[in-house]
Amino acid sequence: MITASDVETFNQQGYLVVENLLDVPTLDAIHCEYAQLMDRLYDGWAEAGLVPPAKAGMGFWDRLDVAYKSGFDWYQPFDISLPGDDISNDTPMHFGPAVFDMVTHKSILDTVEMLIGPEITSNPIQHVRIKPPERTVAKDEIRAHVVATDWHQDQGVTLPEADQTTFVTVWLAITDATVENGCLQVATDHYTEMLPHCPRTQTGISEALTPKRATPTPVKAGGAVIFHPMTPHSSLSNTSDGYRWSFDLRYNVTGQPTGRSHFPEFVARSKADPASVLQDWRVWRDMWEDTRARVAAGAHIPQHRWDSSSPHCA
Ligand SMILES: O=C(O)CCC(=O)C(=O)O
Ligand SMILES: [Fe+2]
Repeated sequence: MITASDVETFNQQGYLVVENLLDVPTLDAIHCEYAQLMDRLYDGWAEAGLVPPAKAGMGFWDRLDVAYKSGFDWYQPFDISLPGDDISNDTPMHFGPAVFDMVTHKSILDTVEMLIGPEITSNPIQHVRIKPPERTVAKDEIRAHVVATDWHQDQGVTLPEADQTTFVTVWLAITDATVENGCLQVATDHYTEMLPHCPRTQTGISEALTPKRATPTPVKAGGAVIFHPMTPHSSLSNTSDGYRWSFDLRYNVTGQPTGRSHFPEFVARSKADPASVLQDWRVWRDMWEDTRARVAAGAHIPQHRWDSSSPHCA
């Protein structure tokens, strides 16, 4: 639980590092749920001849390694969201009890309540990122869930409908996040305005305007970096020998636009209407499955507002 002085720090500097937000059983349950998911995926790929058959004692990280080297990407089947485009009825995604327990964890919601109040909606802009050591990735790899993330503000990845929405990002470390393995860094100077972003390989702040001074925010497994929608941040490269695993979650004041309204939100906490709080992870999963079917059948919906032909992007 954070204190009133932490809230002041958050408002002044635009971010806060909070250690020990998640307990060990919650982290263990996440590891276990993803290990089971990886085993199922791996067995399916092996049966299809896409990866070599699993060897005895082959663990989670080994399977990730072999799958990536075989040209196979575990990212979308692991993600707690749908992708930005090419959504079809069989686009994989992951919604399970351990992830739901994490997203609705009391200590996260207590902390978020201190920052945005007691009417809390789980915002659908949320991702898992399990980043391999960069020396093992393909030279032309550019995807933000595999290599370092470019400078951006999270307000910049919402649609403009959310420009008046009060929300925070909670970036959770599942493995220790260090300077070596690619923790986040935030702009040292405080920003309150949106900077122009450009769609490049990733969507990032226009190159001329990227912050010049950055503060790295290492945090131990179970801890979090919480930041304001206008706080510019990026991630460092993973120069270590191990994977760096995080989830990024967002929470907004209930009733305000999420910035990605074609994806489902749910009430995670409410003082005014406790009965509105979602309790069952299966309902959450079903909402995403219904969304997938609806979006797959419709026209493409853009996820952000930026245009590469803008003068900022020259
Ligand atoms: O983990 C990363 O590399 C980037 C995460 C991010 O941009 C976010 O949490 O908003
Ligand atoms: Fe971000």
